[in-house]
Amino acid sequence: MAGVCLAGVIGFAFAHADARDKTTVARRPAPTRPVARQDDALKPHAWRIVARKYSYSVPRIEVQQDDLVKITLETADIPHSFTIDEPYRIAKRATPGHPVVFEFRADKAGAFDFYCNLKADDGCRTMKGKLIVKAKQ
Ligand SMILES: [Cu+2]
Repeated sequence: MAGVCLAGVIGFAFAHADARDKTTVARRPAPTRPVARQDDALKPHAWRIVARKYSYSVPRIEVQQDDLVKITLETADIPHSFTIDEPYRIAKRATPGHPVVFEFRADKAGAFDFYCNLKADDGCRTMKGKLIVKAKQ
């Protein structure tokens, strides 16, 4: 309750400052929301994906546009890759016991297929997932 009352008093004070002197408005503390969003963009959104028996443990990755995406790809059986064609142009390969870690900025909005581009085993052609990058508001 005290918080609500305080906000009311501050709001009242600002309203009066606005009316009196326009320069006071510029000194108003910046809203905290955009700052939090910026911090969010700096820290990567991490995903651990295990490829096994021709599928990915995470078949759908959903992020916000401009998010920094960090992916750790592991394989539990044979070599597999995480590949996205245009516009991201990613092709990262993991072998058993040797995960691959990579990051990219999801700066293009849309829905993109990821798949395994390795040709040694026919089953790899069935490995599919989706990267969803939601457009900024
Ligand atoms: Cu594969």
